Amino acid sequence: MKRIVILGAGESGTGAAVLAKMQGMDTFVTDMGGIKLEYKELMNQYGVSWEEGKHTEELILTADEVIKSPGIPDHAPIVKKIKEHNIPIISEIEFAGRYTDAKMICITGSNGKTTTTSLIYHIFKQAGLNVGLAGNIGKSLALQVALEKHDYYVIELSSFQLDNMYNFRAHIAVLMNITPDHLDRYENEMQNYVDAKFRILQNQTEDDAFVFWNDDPIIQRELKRYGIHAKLCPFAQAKEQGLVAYTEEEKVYFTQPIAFNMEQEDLALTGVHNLYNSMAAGISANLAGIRKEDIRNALGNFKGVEHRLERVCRVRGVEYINDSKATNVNSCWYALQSMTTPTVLILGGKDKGNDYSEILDLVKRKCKALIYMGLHNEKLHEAFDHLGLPICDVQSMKDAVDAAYRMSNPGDTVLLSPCCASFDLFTSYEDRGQQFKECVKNL
Ligand code: UMA
Ligand code: ADP
Repeated sequence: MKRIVILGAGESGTGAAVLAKMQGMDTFVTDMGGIKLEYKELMNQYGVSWEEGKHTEELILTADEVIKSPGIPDHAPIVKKIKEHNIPIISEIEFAGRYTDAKMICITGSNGKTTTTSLIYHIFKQAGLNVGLAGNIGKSLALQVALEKHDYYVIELSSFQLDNMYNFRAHIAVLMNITPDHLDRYENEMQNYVDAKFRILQNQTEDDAFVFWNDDPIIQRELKRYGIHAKLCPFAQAKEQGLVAYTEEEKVYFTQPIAFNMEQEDLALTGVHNLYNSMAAGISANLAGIRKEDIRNALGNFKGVEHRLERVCRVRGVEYINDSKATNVNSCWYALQSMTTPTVLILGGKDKGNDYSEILDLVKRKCKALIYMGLHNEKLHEAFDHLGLPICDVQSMKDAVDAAYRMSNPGDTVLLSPCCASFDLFTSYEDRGQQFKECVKNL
């Protein structure tokens, strides 16, 4: 009997364990930390053996194959040991891919993955297709392959998941953009991270499609290096030869396989970055054969994803927007770019080596006041104080929202788009966004 050992008992690992067990394999799950109760219960229900608080080598190094959770880095001692014993290591997505013949729509990129994945899922679902939502968005693919039967899966893929994928085939691969991220996992070598992203294309055939943002310089450079078999489906804002989606005179055009267009103002999501996300989603749906009326409707009535340029409410004529997921400077750049009224920007948190010069010009043009929210705001003072805007230092969300209330006037926008991770004052970006919404609603 094939022995499968799974490293990590989170969403990814426990899903893989259930699938392995249901395929009749000798399955063992090992987690260095504590395992959440819900995952223990799931494994017990399916008779999976597991351990927590340790990695017992004798139980691990007897594996025929190891499935590694994406959060575990290659330099973890147990991973090194497994490699020394020449035991193949794969990702949960690679494993799940072996047991389904559903059509796979896979989305990766540095920014915009979750929004685009959710949008594609929304279009497919609304069109009545039997579709599952999976991957980095927080839902195990393996568990769904084990317990549900879908004809399509829309899968958000992180570079960590792509790292251990070898034979998996994406029927539609979507690459939104590539900017530096997670470099600590890639020996601080940008090329290693870029190569991980391009793994989304491996095993594609001429029957498949590669959807990508045509204006991304890194994608353009890499296209020349890779022998790509799939049909190329580039999109960009300005019309150009060969684009499969573009805008012209306030309309978004989709050219293939079915040509159609829609008013840009009918798109539910606003901002240039969301235009790209809508284009990528529209192209994917068009390729899957969804009717143009259904695509138009769904792109128009999508409710958005929480914490991504999420409209909270209007208080005393001021619009409050929660973009707590903007955890890097590039995503704040897109948020600011989409602001149409004078903006009070709340930013700050745990700095990841940020270079704020990227947003300096936009802050100058769009912002009327800045609120620095973090335990260490020195770098923000250095970057922006010289602009002469009203500034306020705070160390809690309540103080940030109170300050924003005081500093704004009817017709303004208050935008939480922090450029930083949340871990100095909050438990997660979700916690930060929730606190923002609560404080705003209590104004
Ligand atoms: N662990 C070990 N040994 C080690 C190190 C860790 O056993 O040496 C254990 C930990 O104790 C923990 C488990 O491994 O219990 C961690 O696994 P995990 O971090 O991979 O967590 P999962 O719950 O399986 O979630 C993973 C993704 N997590 C990461 O990539 C860090 C989730 O993405 C994803 O939603 C889920 O699989 C389902 O596909 C999260 C994420 O933060 C949201 N992604 C990053 C991002 O979006 O930036 C890439
Ligand atoms: P990811 O899943 O890749 O982190 P999200 O869809 O969660 O991406 O969006 C995270 C943040 O990135 C958003 O708050 C938004 O400010 C920004 N963003 C969204 N889409 C794009 C895009 N296509 N290009 C650049 N930035 C984007």
